[in-house]
Amino acid sequence: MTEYLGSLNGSKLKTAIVVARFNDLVTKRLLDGALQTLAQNGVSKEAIDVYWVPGAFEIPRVAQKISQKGNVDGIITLGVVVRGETSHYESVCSGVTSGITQIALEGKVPVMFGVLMTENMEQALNRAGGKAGNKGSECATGLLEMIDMEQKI
Ligand code: INI
Repeated sequence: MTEYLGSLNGSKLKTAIVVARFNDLVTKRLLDGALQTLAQNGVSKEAIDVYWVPGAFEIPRVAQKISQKGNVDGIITLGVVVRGETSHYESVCSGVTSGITQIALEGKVPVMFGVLMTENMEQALNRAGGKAGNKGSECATGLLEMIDMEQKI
């Protein structure tokens, strides 16, 4: 039996983060979590490109273009959709989910899904450095693991 587990060495890696400005009180915290964790695992600041887009719905298009260009090893997507604050919650959620899924499966590099979908702002804040951790940080370790895993396949 051979088992594979991706390791977390980011020292030679270049990454992109696509982050939504909508609900930026929370998305900035997700971004901070991702940046901090990438740095802790050896990714240099110069090797990280951060792309701000208007809202979660715009994330897949920009992530797709970055993936197609092929000059990064992986992409983190970050956004926050709060049910209580939008009448088109379901549309934004399904659009961003199917868009990111498509790029994650068909694109050149791994893509992490860091778009929170919550009932209210409190739940979102809990997942952005509060009592439920930080999804941005989780995406950062997950991305390094996936990049290394793909090199092993
Ligand atoms: N975008 C978000 O990222 N989060 C939201 O909660 C949200 N709400 O509430 O509507 C939201 N809407 C904007 C959407 O992502 C697009 O930017 C907009 O529809 C223009 O395409």
